[in-house]
Parts: sequence; structure tokens; C-alpha cells
Amino acid sequence: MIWNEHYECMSREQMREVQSKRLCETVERVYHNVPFYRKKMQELGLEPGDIKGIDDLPKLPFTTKQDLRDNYPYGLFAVPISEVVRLHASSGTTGRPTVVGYTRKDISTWAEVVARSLVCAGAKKNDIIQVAYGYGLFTGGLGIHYGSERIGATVIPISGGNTKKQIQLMQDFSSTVLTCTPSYALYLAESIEEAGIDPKSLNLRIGIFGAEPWTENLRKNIEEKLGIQAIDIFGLSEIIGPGVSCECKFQNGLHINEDHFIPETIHPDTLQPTAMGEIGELVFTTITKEALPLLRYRTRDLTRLINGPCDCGRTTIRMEKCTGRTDDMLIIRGVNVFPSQIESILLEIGETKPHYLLIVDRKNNLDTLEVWVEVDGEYFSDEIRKLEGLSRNIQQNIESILGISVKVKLVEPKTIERSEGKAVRVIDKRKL
Ligand code: DLL
Repeated sequence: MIWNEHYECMSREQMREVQSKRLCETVERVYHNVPFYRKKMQELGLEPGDIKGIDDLPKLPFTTKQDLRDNYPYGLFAVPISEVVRLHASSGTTGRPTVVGYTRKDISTWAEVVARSLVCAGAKKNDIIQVAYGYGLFTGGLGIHYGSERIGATVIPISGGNTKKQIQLMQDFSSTVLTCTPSYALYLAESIEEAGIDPKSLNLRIGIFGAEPWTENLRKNIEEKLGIQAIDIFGLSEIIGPGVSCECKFQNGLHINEDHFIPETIHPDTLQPTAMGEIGELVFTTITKEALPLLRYRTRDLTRLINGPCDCGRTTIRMEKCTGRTDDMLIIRGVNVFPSQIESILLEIGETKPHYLLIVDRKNNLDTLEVWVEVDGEYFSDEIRKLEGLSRNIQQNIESILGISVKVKLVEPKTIERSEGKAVRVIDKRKL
């Protein structure tokens, strides 16, 4: 089944027409309503009339996460805050989150693109969808929730965590679709196994997993353990949240909701567009969003675009599964973490040396973060209490600012290897 056949199956020619018209409207709107874009366009000697269609897209300026941060919190909004009915946020390098806003119409657009994604993944009206993505500022929970309601499915808004209860409700409520991060799916699968529950006794059919990179191996593993088809869903808060793209049952690339988000890939250094099928940094231009329209937003995700027919009948451009990024952002249990955030917390506390190392691992299928940091030699000759106090202080600060649990290890000076080139701040032991 296809949720919106008109848009998901139109000819390339028709799609270009839709995109061109919506792009021109968006450019006109941001030029007049967002001083940031007016200035950027003026610097490039561009007026809205210079953009006549999709072929002019490369003339437009890029937008980065830094631009959102510099204009924190509402500076890039194209509507007065009174028109904004919802805010979401994701974490950023400075400790300040990236704030995104939605008008009433944006919320409806979001439900539409998530509805398409869920149906693309194989979900239907008579499904019982367990939403184990986090509810809150993170877009995962509420995004999937609204899309599930839009298709008329039964939603279980359990949010993330609470594994025992997840399994109990899965049994009692006969969930047919599980939605969560792939790492949590694996954790759930292992917990089901450990509890001696036969996955065949559950009613699960499909898993819709995303919000972090995951490999084909992990997919196979989850599919075997749970006896389901595991589908990849992609999105980012800045563009809308989940629902930017999603795989169909043929699992050969994620169908992009192109009539809302125009994809491009660019060379991350030259910023020149790369050809269809060539790997590059994924860039999106939103062409229907009201509150936070973004021109050529650089996602930092690396992938390639695929054009051509898919056996499911959709004609939309697909993107290959994303596994890499161009920056140093880590995704730990679905939370975006930049090493510089931890650095600034350590520097703020001030009692340690500026030598630190982040060790990311995956234990029992859950991401773990350990922070090693050097302290003065005296600490080790003082009472142990002082060392423990500092370690606790760092741990609490990181946990409250980043919202993820962390283990802190204070080490003696010169324990952490110095580097002669770029510092190696992160050891990521997770195998992706
Ligand atoms: O993770 C939105 C989302 C929620 C997508 C639920 C899918 C399901 P952010 O927190 O802003 O938004 O993080 C966006 O996460 O730029 C990618 O680096 C990464 N990411 C998201 N989905 C995938 C995926 C949500 N399927 C950032 N594969 C993005 C690989 C993904 N990476």
C-alpha cells in the first residue's frame, strides 16, 4: 500500500514542477521574513526573482547547525512565535540545544510524511504500534506518534526505556510494530531471549528503526532474533524529525519525501554538488515548512542518492543507508554528543587538566560512554574522598547537560597519549 500515491508515484517531470513551484515560494518567504536569509542572499547578489526553479538551487546559500546556534533560539523562524504551536530541540556543541519550531500546518505536514514512512515500511491501519522512541524535546516519540495516528493505527506511547514493561506490553497488547532506535531494539531482543520468551509467541511483524547509524549486520541480527522485518527510517530535527525518508519492504534505499524536502549531495570540502549516485554530504531544502524553512541545510551525513524505479512503485529519489558523518558528532543511545561539549564542561569545572579521552563502547547492546580525564598528581596523594567528589561532580554535570549516563575515570598526568597532529579525543569501539 502507498499512503499518498499522487506524490509518491508521480513522474520525475511532475515532481520537478512541484519542487520548482514550492522552492520559489519558499525563497520568496524567507527573503521577506528571515533577516538572516535576506542578508545571505544579498551578499550573493541574489533576489528571490533570480530563483526560477529547481535548476537554480545551487545558487542559494547553505545553512549549517552553527547558523541555528548563532540565531538561538528563534532567530531563523519565519513566523511570529504566536504562530508556533510546538518546539523541539536537539543537543549541540555549546550545551545550547538546536531549537526547532512548528506551526499547526507543520505539525500536519509532519504527520503526513511520517504516515507515508510508516506505510512505506509496511504498517497499516490495523497495526498496533509500540512507540519506544523517547517522547519530549527529541522528535522521535511525538513524530512517530502523530504519523501512527494519521494512518489510524493503534498507538502505544510507552516512550523509551523501562525494558520489562516494554516486553510485558508487547505481550499483553499484542504489538505488531515496534519503533525505537536500532540499538534499543537489539537490547529488547536480547532481553526477550533472556526472559525465555519465544519471539514467535509475540505478534511483532515489523520494526521501524532509526535516529542513529546501524549496519546491515545489525539489521540481520535484529531480524533473526525478533523474527521481524527491520526497516530503516531517517530524519533530523532541523528538517522536521523522523519522516524525511524511509525504506520500503524491498530495503534498497530510503524513499525521500521529495515534495517536502529537496535532497542534494555535495562535496564536503568544495561544497560543489556531487553527481547522482556519488557519495557526498547530504543537504536538504525544505519547501513546505512554515515556522523554520531551511535553505540547503548541511546535515553532515554522508550518503549517495539513487534515482530509478523501485519495485514498490514509488518514484521518489532514494538515499542509501547513512553510516558516516563529516564531523565529530557522536550518537550515543540516540543522543547527539560533540566531544567539545564535554571539553567545555570539564573546562568549566576547572579542576582537571585539558587532557581527556572519550571511550565509547557497546555493552549488552547499549552504548556506553567513559570519560578519562587527567588531574594533578596531588589528587592521588590526597584523601580518596576528594578524588571521588571531583569524579562525581564531573559525572553529574555531564549527565545533567547531555542527558546520558557516563562513567568518569580520573587518571594521573600523562596517562592519555599526546598526539602530534590532530588530537584523538574519541575511541569508538562500537563496530559499525
Ligand atoms: O534522530 C530524528 C529521528 C527520530 C529519525 C526517530 C528517525 C527516527 P536528531 O536527533 O536531530 O533527529 O538527529 C539527526 O541522527 O543527522 C543522522 O546523523 C542521525 N540519524 C537519524 N536517523 C538515522 C538513520 C532524529 N536512519 C541525526 N541512519 C542525523 C543513520 C541517522 N543516521
